[in-house]
Amino acid sequence: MADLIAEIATLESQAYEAIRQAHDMEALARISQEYTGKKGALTAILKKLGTLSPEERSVVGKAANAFKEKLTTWLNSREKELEELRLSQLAETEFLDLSVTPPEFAAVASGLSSGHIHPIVQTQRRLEQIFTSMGFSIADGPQIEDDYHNFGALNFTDDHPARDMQDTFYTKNGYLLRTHTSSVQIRVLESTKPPLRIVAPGRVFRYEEVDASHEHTFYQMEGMVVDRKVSVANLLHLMQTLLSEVFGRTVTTRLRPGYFPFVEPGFELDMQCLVCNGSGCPVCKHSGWVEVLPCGLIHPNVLAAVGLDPREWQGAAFGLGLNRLVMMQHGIEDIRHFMAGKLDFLEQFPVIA
Ligand code: FA5
Repeated sequence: MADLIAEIATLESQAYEAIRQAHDMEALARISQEYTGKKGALTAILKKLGTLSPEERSVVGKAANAFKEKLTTWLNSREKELEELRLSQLAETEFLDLSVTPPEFAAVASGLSSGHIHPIVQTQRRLEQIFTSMGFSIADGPQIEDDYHNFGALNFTDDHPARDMQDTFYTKNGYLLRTHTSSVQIRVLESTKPPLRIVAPGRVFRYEEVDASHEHTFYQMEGMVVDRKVSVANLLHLMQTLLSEVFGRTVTTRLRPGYFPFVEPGFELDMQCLVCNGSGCPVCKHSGWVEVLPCGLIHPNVLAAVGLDPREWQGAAFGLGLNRLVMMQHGIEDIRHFMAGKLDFLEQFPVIA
């Protein structure tokens, strides 16, 4: 028995040393086999247990099991060490320094100019800043909409002639490309309890004849305030603030009645054309005025459609035409420039971030 205990002690120190010196997983697997495999040294000792008396068997068995446990612990911890070593070596050798331009790309790199933010997005972000500073949140909605959110809930009955005001692209499976961001009004009112204030910038689509001031794909920014008391005066103040913040000065506007089924009363807020300073050009269709900000008080039917009691809640909304606003800001004479992908046009508005 003493021989076997001594043998186990020797095997332990040999195994410990072999594991410490192992440099890869294969070596560790080999060591494991050498001790615990079918013909392993520890297995051989266990086979001899049968020849011992019960007391001896218990002592040697305990020593053998203790060795087996140590062996497993040492093998696992060396395996972990080797894996960490492998990863740190990999990090050294595979490190990619992105600040270094490979020689074959040097010529290209020196000629590259950086991209920048599209002028519409620049103004959109400025407006978002203005509105968030006034306590508004920014809302979003799908560009592919259903009839209910784009028209029905906005008080366009099925046969309402106002549906023809916005020529619509329909999908084959019964949806449509939203014709205005007013659809987001409904989505927000369905999911958020008033009082609330939101702006919803986004892309809209209409089956339009394209000209200097009309695109088939353009941008709007919807604004909506719902509270217990909202008046036309609140609405007009909001829009005057918006315009003077964007233009940095007072701009000449005019307000006239406008019809939209989802507001009552409804207005058209026009800006004096800044491309021709009101003298007449293709952008303002030679009228001297450009429609940029239709607006009004939310129609009671719309509030009722989303489950709000119109006797308790009031609302105001506007639908800013972003492309046209940007045209006024920069004196751009044709709306088609925005989507033409022409760098010489876009590079005139160099804001990087
Ligand atoms: C609407 O789209 C309404 N949803 C706006 C609204 C919202 C009214 C909330 C009341 C309350 P309208 O069809 O007029 O309205 O379009 C709004 C603005 O989008 C216009 O004033 C104009 O600036 C811009 N716009 C309209 N059609 C085009 C087009 N084809 N190309 C470029 N801009 C356009």
